[in-house]
Amino acid sequence: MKYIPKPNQPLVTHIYTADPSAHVFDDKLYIYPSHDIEHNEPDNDNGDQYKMEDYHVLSMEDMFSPCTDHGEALHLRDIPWASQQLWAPDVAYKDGIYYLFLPAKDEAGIFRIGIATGTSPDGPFNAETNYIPGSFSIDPAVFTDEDQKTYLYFGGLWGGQLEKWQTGDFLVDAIAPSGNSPALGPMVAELNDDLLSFKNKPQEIIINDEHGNRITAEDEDRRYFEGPWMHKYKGYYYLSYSTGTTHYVVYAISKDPQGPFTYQGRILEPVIGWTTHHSIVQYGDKWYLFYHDSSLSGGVNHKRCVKYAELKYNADGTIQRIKPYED
Ligand code: FUB
Repeated sequence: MKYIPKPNQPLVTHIYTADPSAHVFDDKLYIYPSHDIEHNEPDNDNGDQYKMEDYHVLSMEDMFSPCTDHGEALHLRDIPWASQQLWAPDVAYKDGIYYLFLPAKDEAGIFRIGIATGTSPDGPFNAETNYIPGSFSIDPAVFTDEDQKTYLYFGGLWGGQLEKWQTGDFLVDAIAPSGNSPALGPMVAELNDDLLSFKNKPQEIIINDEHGNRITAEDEDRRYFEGPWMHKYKGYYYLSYSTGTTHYVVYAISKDPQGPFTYQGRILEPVIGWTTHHSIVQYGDKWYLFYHDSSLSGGVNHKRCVKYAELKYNADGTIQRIKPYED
């Protein structure tokens, strides 16, 4: 009998997967994860343990079908500008082309975001010669609005190097704001019509609390750390993200896709493993959270598995909190 993934169970168990970006193409669910590789080296705060070298695309005919691994869709060796660490990807579709957005370190050890394209949602993808000019840091998430404008959200602290770009240049010794200074937000840039370049310089997104004050750096339960995702529900833009050190997935809403956003609450309680990373997708008349944890490896941070859970809204548009080991 074929293994059919259930809510809060690994989608696949034959490889380690993380950072799932889920999309619906041709009525099927496609999941674009990182592909964690096995090694025994220790963890550090720079994320050197996340040494991924390729991407595999996963798909499901529907929520009640086995999950297919379509094999290697792109390898590090075939990305001319990249030297190491293929981290969390995302995909957009336009006019018959699928655009895989991928973060990796360049030859100087600086995270950049590049693109690879293909004509099938499951790959293969061919990498562009260079990364997106003006791109930096990690965790790209692409969102196309109803007016067909497409935005790239990105950024992650620590190993993701976001704090090193506060002046607009990469400063290797730069540190993140602390105390009651405003926390750094994720970045957003509108993409040009070809989806291959930024229309304008990336801007930092402002996240405020319920009183209109900036979320502070010391507010680790609510401040932005990494893993942005954007979706729209009943006219509001929902920016969701990981709080990193406190291991929550939380969300903030706005009437504008570029903010400012107002913090709302938690979506996902901490999972097994240090990182938490998610995406949100509508399939049929239901919404789903795709996320990962390290349960498949018994808690090894760099050996993760992607999972899903149904995501439910309250009548006022707030999201019901998901407790993955209780629900
Ligand atoms: O998988 C590598 C990094 O870990 C991702 O880019 C982060 O979001 C975290 O999940």
